[in-house]
Amino acid sequence: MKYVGIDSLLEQTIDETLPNYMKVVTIGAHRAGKTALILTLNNKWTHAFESFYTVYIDQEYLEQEGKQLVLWDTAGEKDYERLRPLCYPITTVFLLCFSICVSRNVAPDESGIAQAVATFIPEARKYCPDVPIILIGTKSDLRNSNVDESTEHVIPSSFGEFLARETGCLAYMEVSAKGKVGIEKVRRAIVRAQKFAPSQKSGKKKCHLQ
Ligand SMILES: Nc1nc2c(ncn2[C@@H]2O[C@H](COP(=O)(O)OP(=O)(O)OP(=O)(O)O)[C@@H](O)[C@H]2O)c(=O)[nH]1
Ligand SMILES: [Mg+2]
Repeated sequence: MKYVGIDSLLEQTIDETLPNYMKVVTIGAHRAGKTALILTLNNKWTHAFESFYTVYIDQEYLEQEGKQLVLWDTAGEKDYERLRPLCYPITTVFLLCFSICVSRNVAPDESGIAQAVATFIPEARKYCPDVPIILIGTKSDLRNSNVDESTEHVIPSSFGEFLARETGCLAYMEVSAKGKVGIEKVRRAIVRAQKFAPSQKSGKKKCHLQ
């Protein structure tokens, strides 16, 4: 899968000849902000923001520019490693989330961004080799807040961009579910990613379970 970049992706026209239905699956580490993003994409942000905890696979429905998006929210915890791929078949696009803010108490290989590289990209590629992945740096509001540099560090946008390019993700973008920043851009990117997804026309491989 090749990197296209967010600007070129957003310039794509929507292909009306492709199916009206799209399956969108969030993946990423525990507490990456997947549920918050899905709920915000669907204008369902609530003040119970702190208490989200996905213990199962959940779905939300969204209509965007003539396409019916079914948003599948998965749990990032390690305990769900074997359950998660069960929802991968016929995925149109993955939203791979990681928090741009990393606690210095977290072991380097346990951070969301490290897990994106070590766990989630290989997992998506294993089951769905040709399905596009949009890499999403979440909690972008924390970049402008006064994070305590001694306990946390913030990943620069340029690194997210670099990572997307190097790992063959379709594009990199940043959002804040809390601040509702970048949300419409994610909706627009999703529908435009359909062109890069496996279809009968493209002959690319769809997802398979082994
Ligand atoms: N500051 C800030 N916090 C956020 C944002 N999005 C999510 N959070 C917080 O991050 C924590 C985890 O968010 P969730 O959406 O539950 O994360 P998740 O990826 O669904 O986690 P699992 O379901 O456990 O895999 C929660 O305490 C949220 O309040 C954001 O845009 N900004
Ligand atoms: Mg969740």
